[in-house]
Amino acid sequence: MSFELFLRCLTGGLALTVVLLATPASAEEFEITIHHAELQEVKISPHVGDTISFVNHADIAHNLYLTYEDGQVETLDTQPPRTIKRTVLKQVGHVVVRCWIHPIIRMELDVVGK
Ligand SMILES: [Cu+2]
Repeated sequence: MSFELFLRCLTGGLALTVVLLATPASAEEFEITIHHAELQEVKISPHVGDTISFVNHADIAHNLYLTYEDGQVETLDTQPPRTIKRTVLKQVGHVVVRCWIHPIIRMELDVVGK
């Protein structure tokens, strides 16, 4: 099973693509690609312990960060083009993914328990 999520930026044409990768282990991996694409929203419900990989296919650097429901922020640091940043989801609840450099980039997840 796989699906994609496109989040089109309102001004810049940047977008996030989410691909759920099937993995043999219990934990899943969601690949989120930053590129130019049309908006197509898909609801995903990753679990605590699942991995999200952010793949920068844009030709500019990003600096993504996750804000958990309790306010905890995880910054993934500067991400040059054609690089990947990974994080393991740590808490149940609502998570907002944004970019320090491009505030228009925004993606929301609801993380559920195992
Ligand atoms: Cu950015």
